[in-house]
Amino acid sequence: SDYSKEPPRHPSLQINSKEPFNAEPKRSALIASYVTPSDFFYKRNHGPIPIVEDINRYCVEISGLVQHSKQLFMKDIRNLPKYNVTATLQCAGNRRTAMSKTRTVKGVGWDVSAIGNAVWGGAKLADVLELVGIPKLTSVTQFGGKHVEFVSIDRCKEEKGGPYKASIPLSQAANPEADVLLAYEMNGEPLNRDHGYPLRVIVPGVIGARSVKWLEAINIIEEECQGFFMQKDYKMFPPSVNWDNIDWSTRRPQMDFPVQCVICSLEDVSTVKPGKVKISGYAASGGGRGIERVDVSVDGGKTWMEASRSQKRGIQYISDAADSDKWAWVLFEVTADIQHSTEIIAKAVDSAANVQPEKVEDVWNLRGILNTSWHRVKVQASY
Ligand code: MTE
Ligand code: MO
Repeated sequence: SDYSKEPPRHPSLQINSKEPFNAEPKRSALIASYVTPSDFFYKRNHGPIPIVEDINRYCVEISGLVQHSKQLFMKDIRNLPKYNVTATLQCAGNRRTAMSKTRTVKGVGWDVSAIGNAVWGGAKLADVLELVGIPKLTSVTQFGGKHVEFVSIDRCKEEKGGPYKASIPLSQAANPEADVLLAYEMNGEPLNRDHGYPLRVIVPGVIGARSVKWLEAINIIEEECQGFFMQKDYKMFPPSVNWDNIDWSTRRPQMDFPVQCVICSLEDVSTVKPGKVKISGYAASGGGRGIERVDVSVDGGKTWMEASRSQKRGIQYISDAADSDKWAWVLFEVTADIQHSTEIIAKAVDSAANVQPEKVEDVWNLRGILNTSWHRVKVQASY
């Protein structure tokens, strides 16, 4: 594989793996704004970044279980109604490093910033599918039924040199309310190479692995995609499963991400001056479930206070769910009086009243995915 033509990247990113390039911003940079600038948006790759030289010849082939397959050029995609969807993308491996500290896991290490929130601009997949005769649907069934497979231009070793691919249920793909996009813009600018230029899929509320970058083809298929990242990766196993007894076929590919919440204003161990300390971070949930509450404790979990939440720059309470960006994170903030060294914890509740697991051990799994355990940081009070 050829890593000699990688794009430039911001020097402040923390690099977790160089080839393929995997990097995340510093905690403080991550929550500096509600919309994450593309420079500071985590980059998660499985191979070299492909180059699309001739945008006029670039096209996406739609085939499989359709009456007539169709080639879509960029101009065809731009001709469809354009939507801007603010959506949080989170890698299933976010917070893997912390999980691996309790017991070894396999995978790229990530701190807490394999997540970002962007305004994605593009065509709705439901509109694209209508062009090949697939009617819009209004109910989503998570499993069973046909799938829509996304095949990429990039090549990776997990697919033995073949393309990265993934699929989602047709019922989600063809549902305009699921807001699945073929996006050509990120934060009002053309996608850059790291994030999928010229065209990528965005599946809001679902783990990042299904949002295929550098789209090459769309296949309508009878059942879920049989690719590596659907069948041999990104599945959630119980703590008893290890590399000797694993049977991948017993589990389904992970789709929605669970409720998550992280403190970003403090590192794992920080020194603070006794007195008022501002505690802030992000909270997000999958499936379009908004954040109902963020609880923060500064006494190791004995007592809790509620943080304020915002989806704008300043902090304010979101009073009406109808005003909120349903696929996007919230930033939270609370000020606490800290006089002694202590452990600070944050945990969130989503709109379905789902809560986070208290201990990472309870959700430990051999691939180190979905660490959504209560987020804890230690502070040392010192003048
Ligand atoms: N698409 C392709 N073609 N190749 C990839 O390696 N990585 C996936 C997904 N789409 C990947 C891909 C994973 S695991 C994640 S978390 C997101 O892209 C990351 O998107 P980002 O790099 O834009 O943050
Ligand atoms: Mo990911």
